Amino acid sequence: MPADMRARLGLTDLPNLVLSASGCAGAGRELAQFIDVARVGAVISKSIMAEPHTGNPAPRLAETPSGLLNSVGLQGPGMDAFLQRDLPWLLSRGARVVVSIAGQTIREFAGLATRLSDTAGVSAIEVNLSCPNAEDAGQPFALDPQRAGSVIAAVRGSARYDIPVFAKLSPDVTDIVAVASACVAAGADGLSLINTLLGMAIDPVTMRPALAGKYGGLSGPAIRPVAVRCVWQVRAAFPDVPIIGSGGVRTGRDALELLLAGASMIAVGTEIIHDPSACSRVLRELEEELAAIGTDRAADVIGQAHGRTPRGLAWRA
Ligand code: RRO
Repeated sequence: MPADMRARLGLTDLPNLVLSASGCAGAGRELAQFIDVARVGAVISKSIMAEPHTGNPAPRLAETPSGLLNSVGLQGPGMDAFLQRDLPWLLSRGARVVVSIAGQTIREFAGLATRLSDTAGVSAIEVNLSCPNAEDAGQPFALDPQRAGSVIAAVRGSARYDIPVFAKLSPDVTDIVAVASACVAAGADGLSLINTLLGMAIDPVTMRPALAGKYGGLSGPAIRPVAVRCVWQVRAAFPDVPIIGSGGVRTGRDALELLLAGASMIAVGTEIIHDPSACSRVLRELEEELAAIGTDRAADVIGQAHGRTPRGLAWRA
């Protein structure tokens, strides 16, 4: 019997719980050269803004010993192009699509949610409250519980009732549970944890910042323990809210760790840049990890690190 790796995203059944994270596979076409996008649990698009955006000047990427710094700056074609070109293409390939949206104002976020609600085939909206590189937008919304909650309330109020709204949060806060709490109170159906951490690298030869944008978002293995901690804390506070866990997942064992901390689904990001077939490989490895601990159902391990009670998982009790 194959292992049961299924998950649910609102009304959408996902064949498996390993998703491609926002930002690392564009709008999916980049992945399709290497893998069948229909076999990824769901593709989360790069964050889409209302208008096309050229992003930040180069260099935009800097490697560090165990992570990648990026200062892409929300480059993208804008919502019109996404809806006309990218979304239909993904759907034609049989992919399930989560659309990540980003805006500079609450009104922009609400408008994006409205546009997506007039469109068929959107499995969920991921509200990117946490881009570290949006210079003209000021501080990311996710750094302040009240501002984060206001965006989510506006998106939830504008999105079709059957499209789940996930809030993507930043780890760069003292109390991520406070931000999660504001988002859940504002109507978020789920949380996506975590975006990149703000970092910096300096080139010792030029003696200048390695990124033209000076600072950038750090992703990759370096941030995985931070992701595990954030997922753990939020799961402990919200036993029943779906969480997409991401942050430095490279292997099935890494995915298992995030599931044990309480993630209901996993998103693989930076590893896709090294291995475009990473989602399928992580899924296969996760199945092997589950078999090794004597289960063939991914759902059985979710939140297990919080301990058991006679009724099952402590966080469900
Ligand atoms: O585009 C980016 O620079 C970017 C985004 Br939108 C994000 O959410 N996280 C990140 O590290 N970079």
